[in-house]
This record gives sequence, C-alpha cells and structure tokens, in this order.
Amino acid sequence: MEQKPREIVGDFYTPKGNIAIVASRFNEFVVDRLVSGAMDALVRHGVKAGDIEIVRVPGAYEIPLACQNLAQTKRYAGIIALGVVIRGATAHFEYVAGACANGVLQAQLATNVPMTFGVLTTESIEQAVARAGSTAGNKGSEAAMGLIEMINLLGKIND
Ligand code: INI
Repeated sequence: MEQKPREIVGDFYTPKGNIAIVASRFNEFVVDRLVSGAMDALVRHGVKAGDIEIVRVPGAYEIPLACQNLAQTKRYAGIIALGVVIRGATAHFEYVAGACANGVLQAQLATNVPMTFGVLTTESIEQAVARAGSTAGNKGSEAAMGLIEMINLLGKIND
C-alpha cells in the first residue's frame, strides 16, 4: 500500500493561554488600526478579550525588548508585534526597521515563545494606511492569524 508522509500543520482553533500585543506609539493612528485588526481576528477565533493584553512602547526600536520580557514571564502563549516604520520619516529607517525585525526574531528564538511580525515598513504614510485596514488588507489581522497558527503548530510538534 502506498504510504503518505505525515503532515504537521497548525490550525485556527482557539489557542489556549494569554496573548500579548506589543504596539508602538510612533505613528499611533495607523498602529491603532493594526491593533484593531489583530484584536478582531483573535476574538473572532474564540480568544477572550480578557485573555489579551496590549503593551505600548515608544517606537518600533523598543518592541523587541518588551516582547522578550513578556515572553520570559511565561504568562503568554504568543506575542504579536505591531508598529509602523516609514522610510520618508527618518534617515535611520534601516536601523529602526532592521533592529525591530531582528530583535523580534531573536526574542522568539531565545524564549521559544512564538511571536509574529506585524510591523509595517513602508515608503510613505499612504502605503502604511493601505496596509492597515484599507486597500491592502490589515497586517495586524494577518499577524494575529499567523500567531494562532504557530501556537497550534508548536502545540502539535511538542505534543
Ligand atoms: N519609530 C517607529 O516606530 N516608526 C518610525 O517611523 C520611526 N522614525 O521614523 O524614526 C521611529 N523612530 C523611533 C524609534 O523607534 C525609537 O523609539 C527611538 O529611536 C528611541 O529609541
């Protein structure tokens, strides 16, 4: 009889445990739309609003350290990083955006707590608005969906 490989895939059932959203205050009016998108996706997948904590940091550069400290408390099943970095707004775009992306990656690898990256890195504020719930979807809800999938995938891998 032909054998098939066993496939391990994360699903979108309600994940167990608390979820933290780390959101930067820089470009807050756009970040808030990402937060709304993430909350909406989590709640519509059965996560109770009371099991979600929103943690505010000054800018995207500060996101990784907050993620790492939250993960170290072991109180969270997963963490969503949300922010907006706009190239035109700063000469050190690469440093802020790169440090944020690298830092979140390092924090999740160091703590083994899944983290997803909903930090927009765009050329303009218009592009950011488009990706925060208008013409180009909502990267906050995408980050929330990615987190649910990763929490459930890691649950299956470690079962
Ligand atoms: N932080 C952002 O989140 N987005 C930006 O576009 C941005 N710009 O343009 O500079 C930004 N800078 C602040 C940075 O994240 C830190 O908060 C600051 O450098 C203090 O460490």
